[in-house]
Amino acid sequence: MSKRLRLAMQKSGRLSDRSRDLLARAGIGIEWRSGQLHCRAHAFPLDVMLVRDDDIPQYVADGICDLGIVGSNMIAERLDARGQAGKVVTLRTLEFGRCRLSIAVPSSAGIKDISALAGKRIATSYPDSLRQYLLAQKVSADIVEISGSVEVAPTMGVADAICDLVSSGATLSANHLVEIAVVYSSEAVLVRTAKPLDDEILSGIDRLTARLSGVVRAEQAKYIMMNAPATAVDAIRRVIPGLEEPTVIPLYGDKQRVAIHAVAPEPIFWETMEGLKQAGATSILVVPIEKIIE
Ligand code: PRT
Ligand code: ZN
Repeated sequence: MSKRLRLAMQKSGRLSDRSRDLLARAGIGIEWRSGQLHCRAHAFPLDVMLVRDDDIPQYVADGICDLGIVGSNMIAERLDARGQAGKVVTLRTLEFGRCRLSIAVPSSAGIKDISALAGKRIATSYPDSLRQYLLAQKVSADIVEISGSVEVAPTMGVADAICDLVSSGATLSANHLVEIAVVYSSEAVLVRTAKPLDDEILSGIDRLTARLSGVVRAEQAKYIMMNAPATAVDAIRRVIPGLEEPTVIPLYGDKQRVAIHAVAPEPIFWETMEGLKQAGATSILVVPIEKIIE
């Protein structure tokens, strides 16, 4: 392949380490040099552009980059809420950077519902997402656009409420704010431009997407092994979510019991382990999977 894919990623911030790690785990080696905005992958036809996350949606929409790794909140704000939905295509979610865009009010305000925000001021860095949400909810409020530290706006008297990203909720509680509505949930996604691309680039995108999918799925999935009474196989299948076709192997010298091996598509929690034990399983082993390719 002589043509190279162009992928936009966040230069530095909350998504940058995980984005780089994802490429490394997909076997795409890149030498990251500090200060360099353009990096070449070895052994894969890929060039990475390191930019601010705010700029990624437009670069991909305009076809300056074929692909982007960015929070879906940015796609929603920069494209969808500005009437440009459809300019990029989401190829897959990447299972990191999870957060939600929420409306929060000072806990002392006693406001429980967004209808009480009619005529009030809401500070946000996501004016277009908020405008669209308020319109759908038929609430008429003033939007105060702020580029950072939105959570201090009510204390400073700049606004009566805020609309900001929340992950753990610690920033809201530290600022005595309570969430009253979720505008949308977000996570990092792999997107491609909706502009027409030539076949060579398209097949490169398919290869890259398959590799990234393999890494993401392997991260989620676990390989599980256990011994159990042969009569308990069906009960065990019901305990593990998504477990469809386990391998069932006879145990040497024991006609009553079998070994069960399977890939569980979701993480195995302690409750699931206890459920397996109750269903008759013993010697339960859960091991990580490095790569999956279908
Ligand atoms: O310089 P550049 O423009 O590239 O970066 P940035 O400073 O604008 O963005 P950055 O690195 O802060 O966030 C990049 C992306 O990470 C966001 O667009 C989201 O997709 C995702 N993300 C996930 C988050 C959070 N979680 C998050 N908690 N982005 C921001 N926050 C902030 C939030 O704004 C608030 O200030 O964290 C605080 C709340 O966190 P909790 O844990 O206290 O609730
Ligand atoms: Zn940003």
